[in-house]
Order: sequence, then C-alpha cells, then structure tokens
Amino acid sequence: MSTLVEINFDGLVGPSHNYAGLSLGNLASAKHGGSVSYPRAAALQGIGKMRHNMALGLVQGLLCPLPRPNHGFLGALGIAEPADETERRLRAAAWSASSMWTANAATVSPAPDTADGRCHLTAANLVTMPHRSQEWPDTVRQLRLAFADSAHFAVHDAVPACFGDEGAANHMRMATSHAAHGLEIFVYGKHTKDSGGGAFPARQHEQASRAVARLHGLDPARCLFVEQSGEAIAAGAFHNDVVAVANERVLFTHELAFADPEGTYAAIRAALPEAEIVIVPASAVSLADAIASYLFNAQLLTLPGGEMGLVIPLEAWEHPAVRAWLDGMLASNGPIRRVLPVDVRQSMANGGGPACLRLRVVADPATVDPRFLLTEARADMLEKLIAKAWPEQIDPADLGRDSLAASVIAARAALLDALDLSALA
Ligand code: SUG
Repeated sequence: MSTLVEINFDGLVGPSHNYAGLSLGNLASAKHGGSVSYPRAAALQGIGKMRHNMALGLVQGLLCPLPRPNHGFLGALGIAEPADETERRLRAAAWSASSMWTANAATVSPAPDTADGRCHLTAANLVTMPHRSQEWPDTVRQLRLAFADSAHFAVHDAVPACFGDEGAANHMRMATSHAAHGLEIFVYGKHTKDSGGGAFPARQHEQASRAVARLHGLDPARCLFVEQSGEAIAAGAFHNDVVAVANERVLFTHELAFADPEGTYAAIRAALPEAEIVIVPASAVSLADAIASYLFNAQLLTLPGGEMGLVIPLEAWEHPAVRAWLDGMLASNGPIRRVLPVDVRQSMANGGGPACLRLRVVADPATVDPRFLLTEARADMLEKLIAKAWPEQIDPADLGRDSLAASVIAARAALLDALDLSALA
C-alpha cells in the first residue's frame, strides 16, 4: 500500500520581514514599499495557517528562515555603508525575509514521476530579483537536511544562472491521485513585446524548466511546457501561481493565464483524460481583480474525506466579484467543494498568498527528517518563541541598524536551537 501523501512545507516568516518594495512586477510589493511591517504578527499568521491546515487532517511541514541580514551578499557587492538609493535598496535586499515564500524554494517531482523512483527537488536560482538570488545556496542546504534520505530523495543545486528559475510557483502537477504517475506542467514567460509583455520581467525561462525536467528524469511524454500569457505578466502575475493552481485531476485557472489557453487545455486533456478544468472567465473576475485578491494563489487541497478544498486569502473572500464567483461555484456541482479563507495579510502585502507560503512535496512522511514536520505541541512552542523573540515592527528606515540586526540574528538562532537545527546556523 502506498504511503505517499502531499506534505505542504510552509516557510516560517523570518524576523526581518519588511516592506522594501523590491519586486518589480509584484504590485503588492510596490504598493507597500516603505510601509511599517509587523514580523511577529506575520509569523504568527503563518503558524495560524499551518495549524488551520493541520486541523483539516493534513500533514504539515515547515522550513526555517534564512540568515539575514546577509553580510556575505553585501560584502560581495562591496557595500559597507550605503552611499546612495541604489545601495540602500541592495542593503534592503540583504535583509529580505523573502525565503518565507517556499513555493519559490524548489521545483519538486514526486517519486511516481521520475526515472529512478525517487522524489527530486531542484533549488530555484531566483536570479531575476537580486533580493531573491541570494536564497538558493542556503535553501539547498536546508533541503539536503530535510530530505537527506537518499533512498527516497535527490536534491539538486539550482540550474545555471543564465536561465531564471522560480521553482514550484511556475510548475503544476496533475494526476489521478498524488501517488499516481503525474503530468508535470511547466509554465514559462517570454520577454517579447509580441506576447503582450515587456513592462515587467518574465521570471521563469523555458530553458530552466526544461533543465529541471531533465535533471528529475521525467518522461517527456508526461511533461508539458506552456507559455504564460504576456497579458497576465503585464497585469502583475509575476508567477503563474497568481493565476492558476492544480491539484490531482483539477486545474483551477483564470481564462487569461496562458498564452494559448485552448491549446493548453487540449494538451492536458490528451495527457490526462480525467482532468477537470475549472475556468474563471474575465467577465466574472477580471485579471486585475484576480491579482489584487489572489483568488488563485490558493492551496487546492485534497481533504482526508476525498473532497477538495480551496484555502484562499481573506482578501479574496472579502472581494465582492470574487465572492460572487465563489458562491456560484460552491452552489454548483463542481469539483471544489469547500472554500477556506485564512488570514495571511502581512505576507499578502508583499505579494505572497497561501500558495506562495508553501512547497508541496508528495512523499511518505516517515522518510522526511522529523525536525521539519509540525505538530500541535511544536506549533505551541513556536508561537511562544515568536511572541518573545520576533521584532514587533520594522520601519524600512531601520534596516541597517545594528541593534535591529542583533535582535533578528538572535531570534533566528533561538528558533534553530528550539528546533534542534543549529546545523543551519
Ligand atoms: O518574489 N515578494 C515575493 C513574493 C513571492 C510570491 N510567491 C509566489 N507567487 N509563489 C516575490 O516577489 C517582496 C519583497 C519586498 O518588496 O520587500 C517579495 O519578494
């Protein structure tokens, strides 16, 4: 009997969580740049979401924040004390808590899809955004601890930096069940004006996706490489998971997510005849409303009873057009039977919804290092630690202050100590 289940590894929000407006093309990040952030509240909201999903009967994992401020990054840029606005932005990059969005940590191909029958993970190089480009070496160290069991996992370094890779945020997997051989769908963007894009960067390069598929030993007949619509990128869908999400046989998508929607749906149906595609038309929810509310940045989960639930941000639930569409969907006989709103407002203000905050890994939980799995008791312990050690608030003008750096470093050290993960220090 298969023991493979989907485990969601949420990124714990780091103590340096701040709003520096670093992500071009991410409208929420730009809008909140310069605002005061609340790291303690942000981290507690994250734990709240993890608890919410555990209470549904699901296995919950967690990944730790990376070391910040990253003095190595600033040193490599020759910055000691910033002299101008550009250098101040680079300093803010060294403080970013962006590793909380673990959907960008890696791309994951579960064991049933790969040639050697192991679950493969490739760390994402995240090269398009300077503040995210520093993540992967520390991320890969952490993945190699969490998934150290080489009989079941293979963890790869990031693909070369000439090809931008944003990890699972541009990757969807469809299958009749998590444990079945899946169809892996890689979504990439193009920079060209012809595809409607250009104002904002297309962060995922096709050749990065193809490299990941090769590294993971995927069957080319069970892979699709699909172009994201330039219109979606231009509207602020800097990752595909802002406009589409898949789970098992269901794809939930905005009608303007892909450059060739009909061709994409036909290719999915040809590869997976059981596929059900739930399309939200722009006439019901405009691209702008979808992106502002993060309706699609949802966790589409198979609940223990077998039905599917959609964990959405409160912002989507409170949005009139989105709510009207969701009410209609629930009243219909569609495959998504429950809508479950959660409060992750602090992360949302930087463009990270429920789906950004988690990395999905289909695996037997017994093969994962237990230090990366959450229990109620550990959640209690983490809440106490965060309440004590995480800064209550950060004004971006405070980035660079020695006293703030000391408290951020001490908070992470206390966390690693409590989780017996000081090896990551
Ligand atoms: O890469 N925001 C992240 C949000 C990532 C969301 N992830 C997914 N869609 N999977 C990003 O743009 C904001 C940082 C700042 O402005 O300080 C930031 O990095």
